[in-house]
Amino acid sequence: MKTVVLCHADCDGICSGAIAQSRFPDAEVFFTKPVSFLHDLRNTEAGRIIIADIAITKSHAKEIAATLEEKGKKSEILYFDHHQLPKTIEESDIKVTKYEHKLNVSASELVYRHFQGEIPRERIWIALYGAIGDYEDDTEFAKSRIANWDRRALFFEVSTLILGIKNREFDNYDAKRHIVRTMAHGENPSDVPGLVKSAKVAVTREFELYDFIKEHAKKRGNIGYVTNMPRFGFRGPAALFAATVTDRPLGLCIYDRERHIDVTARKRNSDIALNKLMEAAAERVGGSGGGHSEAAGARIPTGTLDEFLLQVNNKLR
Ligand SMILES: [Mn+2]
Repeated sequence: MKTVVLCHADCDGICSGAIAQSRFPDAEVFFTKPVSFLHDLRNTEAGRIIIADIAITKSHAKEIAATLEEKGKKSEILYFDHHQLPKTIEESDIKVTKYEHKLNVSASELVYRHFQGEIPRERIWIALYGAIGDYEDDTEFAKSRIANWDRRALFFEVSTLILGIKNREFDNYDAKRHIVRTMAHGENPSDVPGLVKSAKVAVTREFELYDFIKEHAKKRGNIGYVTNMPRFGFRGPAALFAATVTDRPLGLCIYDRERHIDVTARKRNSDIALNKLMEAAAERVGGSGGGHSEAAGARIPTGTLDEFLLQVNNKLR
């Protein structure tokens, strides 16, 4: 039976895909993202479709559910996700063979737990890389499994993966498919030729970024933020550093794009549910927001930044 994997192209998505390919070595892996998921799903024909780490967007929720139900009549569909469902849809609306949906657990952990009896025990490493990559490594499952291994080696590998894919050489789907295949075969990110070196280049840039943010970050109420950095990458660390250098609980990295403003949020204070905060504040200014409680973002209309920052500050109080 032909198997196709549709997964996100970040660390957690890559690891989810690798675990699935470990179970089904002939599976084809394709990367997608929430905005293109509906289109990619419609174009996927396979006896078995595995979807991992792809959020269902509010605007496409009904159509995605209908497409899944239709495809599910002739295909086995396994869907693993850990993103908040939009309010317009419920878990029971997702009619597939298996819909494994849990918040605060990485998609990699969900995929691993589903297949763990059918793949080598050591594939747990991949699940842990995905969990650490998405800041979801404090689940009981992940914590107990990390204790079985040398966590420093795990962190070396996950850092190689997360940082390595930030450079152009590996920030493309073919290179990421190669990483997936390498891990699915039981090798590690550091076994991918050039990936460690790429990670070193990225980590150097990250420290340079810190210096830049130290100089340019501004504060507004409880928010530390930086706007229009010279590079579009590293938005997560940039947002976090903006909070750190201004000593605020919340950090934002803000970019003016052609038709909207792109906001990435990170926090130092763990009480804030960032996805809810971003969604609520963005919707007040006619935008949209979401993500995870630890890492979230928003897209707001051009010209609404001041009002958006005010809304975020109001909700932080
Ligand atoms: Mn994820």
